Amino acid sequence: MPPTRRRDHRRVYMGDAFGLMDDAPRQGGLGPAVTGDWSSSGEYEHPAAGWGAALTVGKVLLEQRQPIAGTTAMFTMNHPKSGFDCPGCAWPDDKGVTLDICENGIKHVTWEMTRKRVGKEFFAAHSVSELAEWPDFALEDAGRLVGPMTYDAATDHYVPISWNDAFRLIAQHLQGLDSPDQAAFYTSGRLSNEASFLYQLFARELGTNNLPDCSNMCHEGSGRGLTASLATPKGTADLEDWASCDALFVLGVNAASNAPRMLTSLAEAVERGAQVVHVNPLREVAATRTIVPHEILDMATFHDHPTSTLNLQVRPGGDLALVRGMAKVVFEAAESDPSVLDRAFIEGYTHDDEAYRALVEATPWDALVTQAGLTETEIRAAAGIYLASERTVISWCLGVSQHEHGVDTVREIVNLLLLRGNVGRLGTGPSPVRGHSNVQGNRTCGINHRPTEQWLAKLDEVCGIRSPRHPGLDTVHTVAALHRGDLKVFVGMGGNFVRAAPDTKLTAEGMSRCELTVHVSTKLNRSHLTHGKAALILPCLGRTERDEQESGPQSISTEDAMSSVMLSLGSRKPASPHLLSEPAIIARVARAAMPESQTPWEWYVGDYDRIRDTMAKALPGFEGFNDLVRQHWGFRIPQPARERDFRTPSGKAEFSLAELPDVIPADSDVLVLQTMRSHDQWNTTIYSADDRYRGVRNIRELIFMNRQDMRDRGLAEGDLVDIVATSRDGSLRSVTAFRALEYDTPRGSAAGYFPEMNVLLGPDDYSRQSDQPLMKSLRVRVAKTA
Ligand SMILES: Nc1nc2c(c(=O)[nH]1)N[C@H]1C(S)=C(S)[C@@H](COP(=O)(O)OP(=O)(O)OC[C@H]3O[C@@H](n4cnc5c(=O)[nH]c(N)nc54)[C@H](O)[C@@H]3O)O[C@H]1N2
Ligand SMILES: Nc1nc2c(c(=O)[nH]1)N[C@H]1C(S)=C(S)[C@@H](COP(=O)(O)OP(=O)(O)OC[C@H]3O[C@@H](n4cnc5c(=O)[nH]c(N)nc54)[C@H](O)[C@@H]3O)O[C@H]1N2
Ligand SMILES: [Mo]
Repeated sequence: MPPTRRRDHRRVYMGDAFGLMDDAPRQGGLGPAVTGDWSSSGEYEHPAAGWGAALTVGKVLLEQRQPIAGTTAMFTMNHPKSGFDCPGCAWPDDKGVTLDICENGIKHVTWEMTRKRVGKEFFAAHSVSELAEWPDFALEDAGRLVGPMTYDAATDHYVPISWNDAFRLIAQHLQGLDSPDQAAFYTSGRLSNEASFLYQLFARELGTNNLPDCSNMCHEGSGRGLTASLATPKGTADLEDWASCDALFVLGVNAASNAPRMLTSLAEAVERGAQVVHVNPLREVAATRTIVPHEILDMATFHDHPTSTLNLQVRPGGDLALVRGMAKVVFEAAESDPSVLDRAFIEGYTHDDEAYRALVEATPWDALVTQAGLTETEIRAAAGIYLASERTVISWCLGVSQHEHGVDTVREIVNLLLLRGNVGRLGTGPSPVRGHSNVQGNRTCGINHRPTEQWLAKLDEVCGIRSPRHPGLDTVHTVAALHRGDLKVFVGMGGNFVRAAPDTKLTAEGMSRCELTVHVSTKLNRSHLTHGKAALILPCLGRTERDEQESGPQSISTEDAMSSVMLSLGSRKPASPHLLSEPAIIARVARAAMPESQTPWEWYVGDYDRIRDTMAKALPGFEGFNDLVRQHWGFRIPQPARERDFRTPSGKAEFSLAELPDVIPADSDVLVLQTMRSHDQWNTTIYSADDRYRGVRNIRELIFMNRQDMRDRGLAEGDLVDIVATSRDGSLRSVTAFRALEYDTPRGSAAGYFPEMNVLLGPDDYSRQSDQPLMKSLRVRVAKTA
């Protein structure tokens, strides 16, 4: 049961920023209240995705009261045309299997399909101050939002409002702004392509590029790095390339938890004799063995598959040094055997290879070894695998991108690939693992705070508007602008901005300075409780639900991490008859705010084919969108770089020439802390306080530390510690009474969970290369709690 004691909600979220009462058991963090003692074995002794996964799925289905509906939904998930796209991660669908699902996808879908409801009675019974004391888990667990609500300051309750009045309120605030740049329009990456297109069109017609999105926190650096090197913001490798490569490098991703269907590809790769190299400060369970998630027979017979041939426990931020070391070995080998370099490719398609060779040769081994945190032998082993491979794919996720030099590291990965012609050929290519199910599609469809002139010019021509040309705000700059009071209106199209963004306290304070906050959501979350002077919660349909408009049931489309666009059709009865679809909400806001707009907002919403027809004209590669997307598996967006057509200023793939970064804190007392997800979590949604694959139960307020680092600080297993982070600007932030747990992480590094640790990130702690918050390299001191 959530706590019911009343307390000033401002103190709760601004003081300790946890939304928990001081005397509540704290170890479960933002998850459900924990009942048992915490435990940690430091490892998981079973293969990933086996019966442990099946048991957890069963438990979640029961808790959300969905044992039967949940299992039938599983059978329509990720089916072309007739099914819905899993709203979980962006891993592409496997065309060869009939049941392409995973434990975490099922948990995610079930969470949306819950039978619990949050209606006006709920809000009448609980004031906002009271709700602010609830743990985040309890807020979401209360159920699906069923009707539009507005904040009533006099009673401190959310009260019902009609949709029309809600749109009118938004219109009044937007029309009252001195400049459209006083509003920001956030997107969380599950928004459909169609809704994304309308959303950005609305923002731009209104006059702002303030379109911060969750991609600003995950793969902004990947996009910028790939664009600079190859003139494409996306990976060039497809699932087909994953299936044809003979070496696969997986850097900085916890696949078993965050892209579980990748396990199938890893197991298949090892099975066909490919080398699979995992690079991670932690030995994640995907780097060992797995039960292929959809092979029920394997599950029944406990038949598991190896998913790795080499593990490299790199120092946090040490990936660039590792990759450069590998390039050094390649150049060395080329001295005796020039054929190890793909000269024809290098000469025909790349620029600056000689400068890169000089840079690599000038970088001494001891610097590479120190910065990578690996021995020369280990780096040579990885290079040996690369040299022996005809076709190589290199993939990565947040362990690479959420660092200061994320862009440089992505470009160094491309450098290495270019040397042996591993771009634009079967079985090769860079392959960032995207996060949210449609985060890549959001960007394709215009959710971009700094669009190119070419992109805007086309949009303007097709849609008859005049888009603003000055860049807008991204996530970190939105937080700063909120805090300065420069933003008067914040609209969150999904997501949970206050919990996801860095510096929880600053973000929450900033949010509450707004004149109006609007959240379009499926579930109640912390961001609704750290609201502006006026506030709206607008409930929308979920991905699994039937979206009925004037012309009948509507499909939406999404783009996976490998540029394939497919239709998704929800078929379940909506959680409430009062829900509107995201496109409908956007269109009605737009019409209310811009009554004179020439954009046919209502007409678009009547039939999403009409939105797609406009997108077909405005978006490169979308010509014939409605036909293409109705093909059995949809279509892949054409990508010149995949065909070795590199549209950089030089017309060639660009070698980058980055300096080797120093990733080691000068002060040996300082640890490099990474914040990451547990297995039982979807970003800010925490299902439980367990992290099965890391052997942890009933605890989230922890810090994993190297044994020697614990000894040096006089810490024993489970000791309570205070963690003090030093921000770039010198300011200090801390959390107290977290438990120190021994874990196999390199000396000098530590790990803990997002979002509990977001309070430790300061506003200045973002990469100057990507503007991404430094969520994988906080500088902290750890000491026993007094
Ligand atoms: N079930 C589930 N699935 C999800 C999500 C979820 O919350 N739950 N979130 C989705 C989203 S939005 C995203 S962006 C992705 C995130 O997917 P991941 O990138 O897997 O997310 P994290 O949990 O942050 O894990 C980061 C990984 O990088 C490693 N790492 C940390 N620092 C370094 C480093 O310096 N070098 C290297 N090589 N590795 C490092 C960590 O040990 C960890 O294994 O997952 C998506 N899928
Ligand atoms: N310290 C630290 N911080 C991080 C990260 C990290 O690794 N470390 N990772 C970052 C990353 S990669 C990301 S992507 C962000 C995640 O940031 P967000 O995308 O902002 O957060 P989510 O937790 O995914 O959003 C959950 C909310 O989305 C709403 N929702 C769910 N389904 C729907 C839907 O269909 N429509 C609408 N409109 N709303 C819906 C629900 O109300 C739910 O409460 O967090 C970032 N923050
Ligand atoms: Mo993400």
